[in-house]
Amino acid sequence: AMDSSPKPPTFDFKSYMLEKAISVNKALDASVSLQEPVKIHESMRYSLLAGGKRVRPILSIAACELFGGHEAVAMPSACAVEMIHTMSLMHDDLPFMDNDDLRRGKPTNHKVYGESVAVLAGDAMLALAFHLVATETSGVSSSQVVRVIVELAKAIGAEGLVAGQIVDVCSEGDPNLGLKDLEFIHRSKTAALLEGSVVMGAILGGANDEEVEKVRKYARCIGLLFQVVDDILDVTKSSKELGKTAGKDLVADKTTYPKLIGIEKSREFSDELKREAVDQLAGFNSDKAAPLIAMANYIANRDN
Ligand code: GRG
Repeated sequence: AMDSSPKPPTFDFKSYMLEKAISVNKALDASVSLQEPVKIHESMRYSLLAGGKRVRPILSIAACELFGGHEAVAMPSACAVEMIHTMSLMHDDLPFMDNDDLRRGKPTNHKVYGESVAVLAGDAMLALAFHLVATETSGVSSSQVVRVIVELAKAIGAEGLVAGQIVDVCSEGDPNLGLKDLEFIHRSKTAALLEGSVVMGAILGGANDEEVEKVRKYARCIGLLFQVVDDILDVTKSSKELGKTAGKDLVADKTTYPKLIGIEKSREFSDELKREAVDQLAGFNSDKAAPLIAMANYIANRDN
């Protein structure tokens, strides 16, 4: 079903993703070694190297390259955003949060190492992310590095990721959760880090303020798009599986876009978000913008 989308014939997105994921994985592997205390480093490596699509680090690299920066310049930041993403999932999976036993097809961190280790390994990864950006970024000015650190902090704190998570946690099961609330949760929980990832890459690539704001808008659109598509897939997947499994009942009371505005309006909204995302890239060199455009199409058209 994914192949029906129009793609630029000269750009092979699958190979691009694969190639970039390999270099990100190599850098992540090198960023945490199995030193003393072994337990915490083992736990960090377990979740960090457990797979995952590496969407955020690849976005950082693609945004850096859009402005002529090299992959290596963005790599510490790319690793940092994946570390933050990973630690947020580790904490989210804990019994007093989402209570998940599986993540990326493997037992969750706390299932393997225990809750205390999972909390601490997440904390350590949060600190390591900033350490990495500050100490390993090379080839740009220190003021660029500081701006990158500011972006990262903003994306994950109580105005970003944590804001989304707290509102989500506190509104669980609330039947009055409206569209505005749902959008706030998604913009904060998901879009903020995607935005940070893209903007950090752009700053490192040498983007000026106007260019940064363009890709910021692009990222905010694909961030929300990611969640709207997720909500749509929730419906289409569970209706496909109807009769085969009753497992989807578990999320029956979750507020989603289709529940609030219907499936048709949700599809229209996701089309609109994709168009708005791609529009932001209109003024850039089309070869250099191809990965970011393909990423928007991928997020819009993914089928699981
Ligand atoms: C950041 C300090 C700090 C604390 C974390 C627990 C928490 C606060 C936030 C949870 C945020 C959360 C669970 C967001 C959902 C993000 C999301 C869209 C996950 C799915 O991302 P994919 O599809 O997953 O990119 P993979 O496995 O491919 O990486």
